[in-house]
Amino acid sequence: ARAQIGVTGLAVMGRNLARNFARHGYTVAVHNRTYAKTESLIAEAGHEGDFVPSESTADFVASLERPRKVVVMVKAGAATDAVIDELVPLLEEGDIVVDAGNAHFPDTIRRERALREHGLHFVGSGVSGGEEGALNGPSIMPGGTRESYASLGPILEDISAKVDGTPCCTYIGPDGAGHFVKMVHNGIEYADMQLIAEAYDLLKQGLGASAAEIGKIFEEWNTGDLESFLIEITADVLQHVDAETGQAFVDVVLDQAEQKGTGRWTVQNGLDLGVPITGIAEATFARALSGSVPQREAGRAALPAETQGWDVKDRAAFVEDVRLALYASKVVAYSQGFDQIAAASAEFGWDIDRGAMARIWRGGCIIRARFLNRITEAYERDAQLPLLLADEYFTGAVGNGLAAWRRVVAGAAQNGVPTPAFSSSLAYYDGVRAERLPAALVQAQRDFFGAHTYRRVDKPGVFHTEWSADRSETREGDA
Ligand code: 2AM
Repeated sequence: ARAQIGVTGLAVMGRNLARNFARHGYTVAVHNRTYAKTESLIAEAGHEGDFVPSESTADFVASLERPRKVVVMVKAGAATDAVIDELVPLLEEGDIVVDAGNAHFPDTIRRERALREHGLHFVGSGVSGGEEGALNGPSIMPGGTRESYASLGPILEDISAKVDGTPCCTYIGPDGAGHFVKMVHNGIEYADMQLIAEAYDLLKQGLGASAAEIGKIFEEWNTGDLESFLIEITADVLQHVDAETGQAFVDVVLDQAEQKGTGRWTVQNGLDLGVPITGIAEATFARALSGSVPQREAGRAALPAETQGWDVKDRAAFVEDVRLALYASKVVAYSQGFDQIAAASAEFGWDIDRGAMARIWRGGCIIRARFLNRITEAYERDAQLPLLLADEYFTGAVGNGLAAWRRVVAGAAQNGVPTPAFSSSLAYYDGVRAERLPAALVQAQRDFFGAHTYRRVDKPGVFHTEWSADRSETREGDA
């Protein structure tokens, strides 16, 4: 037994993680259900480092130093359970199983509990950055016991992306915490992508600009506060020309966005915890709307759009307005996502450090961005910050863009350009800062038809009004 870490499941993600470990000088045990994939890894990348291939799971496990560290990189769901079930009888107390796939966090909580019964450590780890990240440095979000992180953590930190020398990997929290944080990361990614898409549509409709012209604008934006991987690839995609037709590539792509489900999980969890993650929800629903083909056909036929003829006068000022509105909306979406992490952390007892999350997302992952430094700094100023938007930097940044944000959302509404994420982010901003919300009326309505009771602004207690009788008020608990 001489391998320091093992990887089972050698499709492209597993294969690239294994190569990343090997390139960092680790002896890597490799295994795959179908041996041909193991052989092809050795044939093509064997020279990159020290691999120990095994055909059987038993030999694979036997090739690992103790405590064994086995990274499982197979499809989420039944395949993960099947591989774990095969590993468990072969492992010994103190060994560590790492699920590096995109598991849903309740599955991770269940698996962690089951493996703990066997004296094994189960680490549910989010890994972001796609194939490229897996090979050259992903952002890694491991959840599990602190004890397992003591031996596993340094290896994961070694292969993770680095920003200013700091690894994009840190201990997240117990059981499902790592996969939860990865899920919210993906939810934020949905929101960020939708906001960028809306900004593109605003520039297209407001200026009548071509994809390539808008691509140049994004390129410019990528030199400032908005600098991020997603803005960078947007600039690139928008300037890409379709080889077959000679048209802008984006104009020949069918406008129906798909999803693999992490956005949906994030929204479902937001509803479960009662956290208003409206940016992520609007982004998820916007994809759903784009894919609602019969509804869109009926809508186009019966409700012809009004988006023609938006004639922006001051083009440069409009571009700057959209940029400021995008930044403000983005801050809201991230603020909501970090609220969700805080709520889950409290609910599940995870004690997640939100500043550290922003820090490990600065590199390797899809939402990597300059702006994440600002979030880390905000949580350094106050680790228990109840609202990211209330941090001094963000109050200034959003405040500076507020008038622009309103102009953009108003212009979009007036000209019939759908901007669900921009608009709902602004509504959230105005809601969370309102002195008084019409929720008072909702409470009164609930008491009227369902005797659901209400509290008063002027005295403590829970009250009910006898709406259908003499309209006298009783205090709950008073006989
Ligand atoms: P395969 O090459 O034998 O298909 C991604 O699908 C990876 O997960 C592949 O390496 C695949 O192995 C592996 N995989 C999928 N389902 C599996 C299962 N039930 N048991 C073991 N490995 C599985």
